[in-house]
Amino acid sequence: MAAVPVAMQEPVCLINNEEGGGLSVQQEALEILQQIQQPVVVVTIVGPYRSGKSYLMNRLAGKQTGFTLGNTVESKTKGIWMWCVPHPSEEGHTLVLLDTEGLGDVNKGDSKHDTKIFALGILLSSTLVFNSRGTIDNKAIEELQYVTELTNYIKVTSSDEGDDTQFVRFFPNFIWAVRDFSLELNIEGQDVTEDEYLEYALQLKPGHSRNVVEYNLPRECIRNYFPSRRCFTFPVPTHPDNMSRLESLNPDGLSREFLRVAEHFCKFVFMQSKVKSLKDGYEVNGKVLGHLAKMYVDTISRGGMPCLENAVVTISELENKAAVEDGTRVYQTGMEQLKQSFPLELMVVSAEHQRLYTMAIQTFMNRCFKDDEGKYLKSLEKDIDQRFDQYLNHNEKASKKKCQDLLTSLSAKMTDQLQKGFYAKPGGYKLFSKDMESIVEEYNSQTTKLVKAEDVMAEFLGRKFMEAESIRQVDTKLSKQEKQICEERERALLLQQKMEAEEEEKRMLEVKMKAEKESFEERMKQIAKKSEEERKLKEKEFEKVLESKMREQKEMLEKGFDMKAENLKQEIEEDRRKYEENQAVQAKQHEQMMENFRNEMQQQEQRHQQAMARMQQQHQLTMRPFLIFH
Ligand SMILES: Nc1nc2c(ncn2[C@@H]2O[C@H](COP(=O)(O)OP(=O)(O)OP(=O)(O)O)[C@@H](O)[C@H]2O)c(=O)[nH]1
Ligand SMILES: [Mg+2]
Repeated sequence: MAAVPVAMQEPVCLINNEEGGGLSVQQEALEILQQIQQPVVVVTIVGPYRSGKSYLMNRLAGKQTGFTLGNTVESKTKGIWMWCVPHPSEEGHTLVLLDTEGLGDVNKGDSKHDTKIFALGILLSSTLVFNSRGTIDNKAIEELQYVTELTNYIKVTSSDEGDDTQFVRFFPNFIWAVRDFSLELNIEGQDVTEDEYLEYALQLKPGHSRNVVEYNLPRECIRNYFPSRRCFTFPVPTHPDNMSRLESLNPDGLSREFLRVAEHFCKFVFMQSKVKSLKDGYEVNGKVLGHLAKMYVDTISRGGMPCLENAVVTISELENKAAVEDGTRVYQTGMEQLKQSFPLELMVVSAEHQRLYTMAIQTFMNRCFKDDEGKYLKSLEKDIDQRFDQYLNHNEKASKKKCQDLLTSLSAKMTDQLQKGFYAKPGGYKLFSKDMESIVEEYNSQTTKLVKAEDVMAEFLGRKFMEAESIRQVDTKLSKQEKQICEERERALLLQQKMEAEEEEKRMLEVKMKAEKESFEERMKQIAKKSEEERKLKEKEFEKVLESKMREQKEMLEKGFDMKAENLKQEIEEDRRKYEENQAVQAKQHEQMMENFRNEMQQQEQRHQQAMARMQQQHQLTMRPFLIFH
């Protein structure tokens, strides 16, 4: 299906706050996501209420208005709102902007609700923007306390509640947007970059007192979960008097420095944000994002914890089913077109089948993921095989009909003459034989390469054999001996024709066997390619995690946090062990799948050989009278 970009004029609510504190995914938004076949880059903004989040998201959308801003002290955005726009710099991609409800509104009085919104923001995005006002001081970091509670809201595998060591594999890139920043970027007399400023704010304190542990905890979470972090400091956008009508200000009314930072920020987000991906690097499109949103929100609403690996399994099942349908569609559309021209030469049907088969498998492979045992691939192949048989059948029928119609028309005159007793006279047999010869000759010239042509002719000759017999009997011009010779010749001809029909049957089976062999080779090639791609993605993901943990470990060592460094070292070793174990399991699974496919192919070949042997036997039986006769 063509990946058409979806252009939304304005944002819609994706996740709504229900009365009673629940959350629900909105159907309208899901329907929009359903239509997005393109890979999605998802940017979510989270942060304290009334901090200018919606305004910044509108800038990312390249629009003056869109997400609604609040101009009173009350928090404005509720739940999570979504705006899908064509990606400004990545062709064929859709940018999904998610604007979330402000955190920390005292009137709401439900910090659990805030954590849920925060967790959903993380779960759904590939880039997370944390937006706050002023400076990155301890208060600002405390406003990010939600990170410390994520282990109560997200788990990686179904068994590891509370384990956050693998979050880094799934979490988005992190950007801290500091609004109304008015300080000099200077630490201890040294000019620093915005990123250095953020790193400075995230430094840990030595010691084990309760205060220190509390101070360090959110910082450690941010450091560990978000190894890719950036910071942007925005000055006040305009004069305080204009602030309430910020939306309607044109660039002249905005501070030049604000415009410069905003532009730099947008460019960075567009250039650096990745496509939203799931475990092992599987890229998500709009449709899958919709499934994810629904799944996560339903789980959170039920009071459960979304499990990232389970989500991958569920999504892979949905996607693999859809991939089978896509593949089948490609095959069927092509074959239906070909069917319009039936009857066709067998080689033509087979070649087109082969071409469409390859396309269907490719289509499937592009979409499927984690079809580790080849279950869905097999079901696609079975489906295509059945369809191929049906199309061959249709072609045979059409061909047979064409041959029969042709014979009926070529022999119409003869039928008429037979009815009128034209051949029932002395010398009639000679006339009949001559007419038969010209019918056969004309038929053969018009049916070369048509499937079942020989079969239809064999049936025809069989019927005419009886008629020839009676014509011979009454033909007084023929001697007894001549009659016998004629009969023998006809019998031989009929046998010859039957043999040709059998040969034709054999040729058809051979073509099918060849098609199956080619399909088998194509399938093995594609599985090997896909498996190598998946292995590389996993390797890349692992290396990224490893690199970030090693970087953190080195820094901990340098700063004298020996215990933390040691813990990280052990984590890294455990990760490596698990990765290698997993790779070994995958390799074994892959080999097993290939072996199964090879066995199936062998069994199929054996079945064909048996069919061939049966045909051979039949052939000998047909030939026996012919041989005795000679
Ligand atoms: N001082 C200041 N005000 C801003 C900035 N950006 C937007 N505003 C104004 O702040 C008010 C709130 O902006 P929003 O974008 O609605 O803030 P929000 O974070 O989405 O608010 P909630 O949805 O309530 O959480 C509006 O009046 C904006 O015009 C900024 O950078 N600095
Ligand atoms: Mg808002």
